[in-house]
Amino acid sequence: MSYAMLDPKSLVVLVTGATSGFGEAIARRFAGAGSRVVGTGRRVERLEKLKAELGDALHIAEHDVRDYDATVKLVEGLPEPFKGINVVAANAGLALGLGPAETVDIDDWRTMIDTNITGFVSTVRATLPGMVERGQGHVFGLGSVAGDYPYPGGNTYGGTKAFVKQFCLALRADMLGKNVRVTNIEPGMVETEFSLVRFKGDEGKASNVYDNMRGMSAEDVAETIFWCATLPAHVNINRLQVMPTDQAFSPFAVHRGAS
Ligand code: NDP
Ligand code: 8X3
Repeated sequence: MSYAMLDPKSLVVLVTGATSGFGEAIARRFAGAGSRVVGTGRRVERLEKLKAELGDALHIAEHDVRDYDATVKLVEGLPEPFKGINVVAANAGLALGLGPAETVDIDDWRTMIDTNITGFVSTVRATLPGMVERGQGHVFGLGSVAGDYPYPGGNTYGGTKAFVKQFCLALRADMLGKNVRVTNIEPGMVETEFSLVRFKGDEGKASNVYDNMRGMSAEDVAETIFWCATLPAHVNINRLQVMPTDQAFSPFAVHRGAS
């Protein structure tokens, strides 16, 4: 058994949602270490900018994770140096709104479910056969502390992340003996465009989330994933919860309106 860390140059990484935040940082981290990276997302001009920065290490594709057929086509049609994906960072996702369940826009719930659940499992399903066949792979789910701990307004977003967690654990069971690792990364507050998207472009509300505290950066998350992916092949991190030092837990809320 080899106890050596994996050589990042041997890794071919698919990262969904590479146009912003974690995905962009993951692409940079792996490409900078010599991996080949396939970066996808809907905002093609951002992908092109990243391509101009990372050059031959990066292959880009405009892609919506909600479209399973397009995902299969993308994986099957990769050019030679990017075939043989052995790390999948199924990262694309979003939160929309933070309102009480009885007032939210049902389309926001649908979009989160379509992206964070359907898009996530589609990415995994399209990439697993190749990894199983080659006998090497690593799937990363981007869960969240919101999938572990409920908070007001977290409703559907937290539900989608709880799904990601449980799916990853069950996938571990399916991958036993196939040399495909599965890790659910569960971050707390990270300063990306996440809150800007959640609050639909309201910059004031988004920046308030991180006001006067030190959140994590996308690079912190990318480093965590890079570490998990380069650990010796016989080591599997199942779940990794990571928070800013400035974030912790609070007591249960109690409604004291009883007569
Ligand atoms: P960002 O908003 O900065 O990035 C989200 C990425 O997801 C973008 O690249 C976006 O690309 C992509 N995306 C969204 N919808 C789709 C879609 N339908 N098809 C393809 N790509 C899509 O957020 P983060 O980087 O912070 O979030 C990344 C992941 O991490 C998400 O799953 C999020 O839930 C999770 N997370 C974030 C935390 C945080 O505090 N920031 C904490 C815990 C988890 P484009 O719009 O160009 O398609
Ligand atoms: C994002 C972290 O706490 O805003 O998943 O839900 S949180």
